[in-house]
Amino acid sequence: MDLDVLLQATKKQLKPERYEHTLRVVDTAVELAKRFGADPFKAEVASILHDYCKFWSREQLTEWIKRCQLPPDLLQYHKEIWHAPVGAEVAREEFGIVDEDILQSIRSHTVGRPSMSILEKVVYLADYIEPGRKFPGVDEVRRLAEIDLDVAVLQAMENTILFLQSQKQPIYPLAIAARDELKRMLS
Ligand code: DGI
Ligand code: FE
Ligand code: FE
Ligand code: FE
Repeated sequence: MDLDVLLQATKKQLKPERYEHTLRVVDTAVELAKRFGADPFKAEVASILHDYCKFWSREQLTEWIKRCQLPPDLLQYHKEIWHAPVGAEVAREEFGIVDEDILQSIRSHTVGRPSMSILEKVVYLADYIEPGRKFPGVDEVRRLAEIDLDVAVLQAMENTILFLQSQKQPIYPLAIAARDELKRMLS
């Protein structure tokens, strides 16, 4: 797999700031992969493509969700969460990626899911802590990410859910399930 081909294709899909975010996610994910024992090359591939569909239209994303038989309940939630599962389908169909762990890491980068692999957690966390992020509480998660992958991912999930609740946004059920499972595992 030629990473330059993936980078150039991704660059064409994204606004410049979003492409810069992607490059920072790549660097952060590679670092986290080395720290926590995931495959750095897979982390790089998943990170390059993770936001590939970020600026697709509601219509185009809906079409892919239906054609690829992705969970239909996605359509009842915020459009912002659709680019992740659709991104995994695009990675498979347009870039021929067959590695399920890479595809799953793209798929779960926004809401997470229960029983995430190390690679999935690495990509999820890299997306949250890349140096351009300024969420409230992100520095605490960056600190945790030096030490413990699971604890850091749990804190990122908690922060995201609490933020969305404060905005009166509905939380996709998989996000709650992911948070609860990790919490149970760590208690
Ligand atoms: O694509 P990015 O901006 O890099 O980050 P992301 O894919 O992690 O998150 C995209 C957006 O999705 C972000 O604004 C938060 C939102 N989001 C995450 N989980 C949920 C959610 N929105 C709703 N409504 N429900 C969720 O469970
Ligand atoms: Fe995203
Ligand atoms: Fe995220
Ligand atoms: Fe992202």
